[in-house]
Amino acid sequence: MQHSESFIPLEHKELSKEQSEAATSDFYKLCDSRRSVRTFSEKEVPQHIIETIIKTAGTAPSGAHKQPWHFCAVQSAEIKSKIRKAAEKEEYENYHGRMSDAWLEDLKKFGTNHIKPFLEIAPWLIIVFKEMYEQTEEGKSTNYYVNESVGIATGMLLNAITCAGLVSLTHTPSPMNFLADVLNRPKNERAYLLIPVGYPEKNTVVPDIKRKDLSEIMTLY
Ligand code: IYR
Repeated sequence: MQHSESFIPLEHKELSKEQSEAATSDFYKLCDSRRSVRTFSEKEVPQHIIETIIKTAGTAPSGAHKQPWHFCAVQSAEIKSKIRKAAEKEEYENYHGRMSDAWLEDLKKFGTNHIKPFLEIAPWLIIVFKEMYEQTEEGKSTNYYVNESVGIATGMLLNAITCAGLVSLTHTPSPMNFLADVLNRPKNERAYLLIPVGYPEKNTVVPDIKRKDLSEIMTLY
């Protein structure tokens, strides 16, 4: 293979079958413990933990290694309150006319509505932005597979949050343009997801839902 960039040896530690079995099973159990939580406690989360979580997301693969993501970590009560107000305004419209009857029916079991106190109560809001293109000194440069890359990074972010013993919600206020305005983001960025992060409120309950079995999500050839 011809390489124009310089290459370095891969660092790879091979595990025994037993180690591999144990590690993958532990990781599955950790990921399986993740639940979307809508009731947060006000308990603080140190900034350094949030930084490590975001660094983890930043290890995701991306099209042509463009790393087309940006993560805003919001702790400011003032900004959280602005975000809540704007999100609730959009969500009110969603729940009162913009969402179809079938959609509202599908959401019934989650008990959601347009009121989003978690946007102020959670100690951190991480807002994931995708970079539609790269803005360089010389002008615009193309990013590739932006949705795929940012989706993978966000999945890694969620698992890192779980790994830290914290809970999260993948929140999608829609439309999300207000986030770029409130956070004063550059033109090449579009909001992708809003993720409150913190500890669950005492006595938090979650919907009694089941994950699909392996046989439903995997076909062996
Ligand atoms: N964005 C709204 C509605 C909503 C939509 C889906 I699809 C969900 O899985 C949950 C909620 C809200 O956050 O309430």
